Amino acid sequence: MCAKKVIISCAITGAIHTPGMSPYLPITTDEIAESAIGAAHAGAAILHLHARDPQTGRPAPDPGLYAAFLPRIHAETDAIMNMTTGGGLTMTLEERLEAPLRFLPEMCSLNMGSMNFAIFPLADRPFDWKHDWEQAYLRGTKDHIFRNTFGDIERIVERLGKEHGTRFEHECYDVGHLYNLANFVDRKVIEPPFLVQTIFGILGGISAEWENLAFMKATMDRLFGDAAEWSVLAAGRSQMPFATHSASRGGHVRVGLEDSLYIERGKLSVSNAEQVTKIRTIIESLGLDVATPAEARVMLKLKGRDLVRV
Ligand code: KMH
Ligand code: ZN
Repeated sequence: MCAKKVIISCAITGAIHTPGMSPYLPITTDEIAESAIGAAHAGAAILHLHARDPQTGRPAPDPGLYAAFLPRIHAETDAIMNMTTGGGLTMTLEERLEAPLRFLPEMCSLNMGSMNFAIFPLADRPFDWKHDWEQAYLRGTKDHIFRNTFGDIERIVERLGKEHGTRFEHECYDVGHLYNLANFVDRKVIEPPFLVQTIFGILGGISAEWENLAFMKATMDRLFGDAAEWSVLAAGRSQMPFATHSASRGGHVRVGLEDSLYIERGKLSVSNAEQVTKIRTIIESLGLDVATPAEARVMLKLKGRDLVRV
């Protein structure tokens, strides 16, 4: 039997890292477009996208910012555009949904539970801070709840999924989030096939330890069997080892500067394409094939790029 092809997702800029942490973090709409296009050309089938204020680099929900890079990515690549609905840590749900509801992408992220999404320890590291907001934003997460109630999740599925055919990257940061997802699946609010992004190493969620990876995978298999497509994202230094493990066990992978700023220990990654190329080389050296966007669309039963409103 042929092994299943591995879908590479690349998360281009996110809302965790700030401009002072790396000069290579894409900030402006041109930088985000170029970095995403580079990642797609290197082998990423799915591009997970956030926007930032071009002047300050602060995560921003404005549809106008997305309008400055989505059409370019759409024109220059065949990649699947996956817009965040998690947004940034200070945004309301309505702000988080504004841009996805305007562009109706093939995929959106969907965070499967409320949590303490804690990135405050980063504020005390000796980065070369560029803007006043950076350390305050990070420190603010000590008292912030990343809100994703059952009602919120249902509203996102209703407004994007049921009404417009968007499918989701179900982000599960802990084992309870898998059970939350199972509740939606049992009620047929969410239907297979669905991409489950198991996430490791965010403070507030499950940590990046091998036992946890095995436990999350075993729980997923029990709850969903073949209905789910399993993918792995680990923050920081576990990014590549965890992605490698996922690929070797029949899973998919997510890399990108949203999740880790490094390409190897102590060395900043210069681009998203560099991380995609690294994991692609590893996947191919394991004797596995990387899925094209067209193959990923079939695996995930996506509505197709022609129905994206760019
Ligand atoms: N940076 C990831 C751990 C989202 O965009 O919805 C969280 C994330 C959330 O990707
Ligand atoms: Zn994200």
